[in-house]
Amino acid sequence: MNGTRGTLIAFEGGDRAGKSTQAKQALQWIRETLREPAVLWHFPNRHSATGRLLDTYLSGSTELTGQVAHLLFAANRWERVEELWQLLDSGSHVILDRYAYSGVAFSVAARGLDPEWCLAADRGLPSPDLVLFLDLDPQLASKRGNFGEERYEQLVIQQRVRQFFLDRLFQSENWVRISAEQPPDQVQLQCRRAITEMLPRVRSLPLKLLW
Ligand code: FDM
Ligand code: MG
Repeated sequence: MNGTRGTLIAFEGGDRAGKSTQAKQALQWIRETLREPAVLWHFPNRHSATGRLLDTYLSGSTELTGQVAHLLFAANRWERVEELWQLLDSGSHVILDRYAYSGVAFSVAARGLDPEWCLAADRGLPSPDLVLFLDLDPQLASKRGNFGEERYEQLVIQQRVRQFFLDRLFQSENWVRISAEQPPDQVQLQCRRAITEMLPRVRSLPLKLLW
């Protein structure tokens, strides 16, 4: 590695927008075409102690207050923050399949929590260089496979989440909205274009912190 840091790229959006598929393809492209190290992380990480509890919460077998759920989702990120900084410092790109934006959007939309209170729990985490917002009309999302399996996969919640993304979060210059109604290959091309445009612009700059 030549001393340049890796970049932090987050995929965000409602459920069934295709984030996981697109993130995997972007990972492969960065590794194989750009020939740079990269890893892909999914939040919530369901394999840690906090993540196992969140998994039971999302599947509906555990009840948690909105505040407790929110703090667990945030803790699920904080518990990996040292590893995250190390990877970025070592020159690896880190792709995130959901991040703190989902944290605040879902807690506000589904649990009615106060946005400012929610934001505070993630304050100080590394701020992504690029957020790829895969935007899909929840009506269409609800017709895609397996919609409705988990706690927040309900039309009204998804509509509120989308509104929150668009009204409150989609304002900073590092957000790119990509219509997830397009064929997956088109979505991937736009993701790659946004990454290509971002890379030379941010790499000599230090990473910022949320928010
Ligand atoms: N979710 C995800 C939250 O409510 N808060 C968070 O901080 C994160 C990262 O968890 F409904 C919600 C969003 C979604 C659910 O996400 C599970 P995946 O991407 O389907 O695993
Ligand atoms: Mg899901």
